Order: sequence, then C-alpha cells, then structure tokens
Amino acid sequence: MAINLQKGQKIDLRKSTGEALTNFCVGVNWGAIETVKSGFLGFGSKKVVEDVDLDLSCVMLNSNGDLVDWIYSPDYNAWLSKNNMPLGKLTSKDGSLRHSGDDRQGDVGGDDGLDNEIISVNLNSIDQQVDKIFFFLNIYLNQGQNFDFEQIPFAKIRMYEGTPTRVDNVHSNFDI
Ligand SMILES: [Ca+2]
Ligand SMILES: [Ca+2]
Repeated sequence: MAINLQKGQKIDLRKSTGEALTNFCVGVNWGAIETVKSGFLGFGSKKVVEDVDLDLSCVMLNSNGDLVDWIYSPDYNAWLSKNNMPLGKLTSKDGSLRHSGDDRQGDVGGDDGLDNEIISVNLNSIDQQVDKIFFFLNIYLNQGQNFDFEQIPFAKIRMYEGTPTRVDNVHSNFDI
C-alpha cells in the first residue's frame, strides 16, 4: 500500500519487502486548466484550455550543505546566467539521476495516469559526496497567467518503482 505523505513527514526508503529502495522515480502528474466559457445566452460556449507549466527539479548537497549537483530545466538558462548561477541540465554528473524532460502543458482531456515530469534515481551509482537530495516543484507562469497550486487539476508528486512510462509499485504519494 502506498503511503500518503503529510507535509514534513519522514519515511524510510524501504520496499514493502523490507529491502532498501535504491532505484525509483519521483514523478509529478497534473492537468491543464480546462474551463467552459459560455457564449451569449448560452450559445457558442467553448472549452478553453490554459496550459500549466510545472517544473520538477532537484539539488544534491553534501553533509556540509554545499551544492554537489543539480537538475533543473535549461529553459531557465537566460535568467540563471544573468544571476551567475549554474546552468540547467537534465542529467546529474554521475548519471544516477535523469529528468524525463520539460512538460509545458499538463494533461488535456483528463488524467492520463502517467506522470508528466519524472526524475529517475539510482542510488547505487550516486556520487559518494551526496548526503541529501531535495526535490522541488515550481510553477512557471507565462505572461498573463496568474494561478497557484490549488487551481491545478489532480497535481500530485509520487515516488514509485518503475520507469517514466511504466509504474510497477507506488511507494508514496503527496497530494499537492
Ligand atoms: Ca515543465
Ligand atoms: Ca499525466
């Protein structure tokens, strides 16, 4: 049974069999915001789809809290280089963490059951300096957009065993 995480909750990285969980995916699922705009006197109503661009990222720190490595979208590079910050990339230097790529829209027409952005993790090959990994999620608002996490349909983060296209066993969920 998957654990439904509460904010601040701590859990063991173990499978239901008791073995350590070393290969897993952290995935985020969400939908575009779909509304029906009704026309004059109810005529000509149409569905309006507003794209939602969530970005899943992570930073890897050593035991002193210094940055060892990171994964975030290269789409932020213009802003990052202006602020003298390391440029975005989708694979860790040791190859143990991989991002599936940027989704800028979210599911249209309902939940497709798969996560839209996924970071796959293999703790067996991770740089020995890494002591903590922080996964984080932010909303990229396009010009004219103004919404927050509460308005995004079925937004959820989960940890599972499998691949970006196949979910074998869900370990834990967090309902955003
Ligand atoms: Ca995105
Ligand atoms: Ca999806």
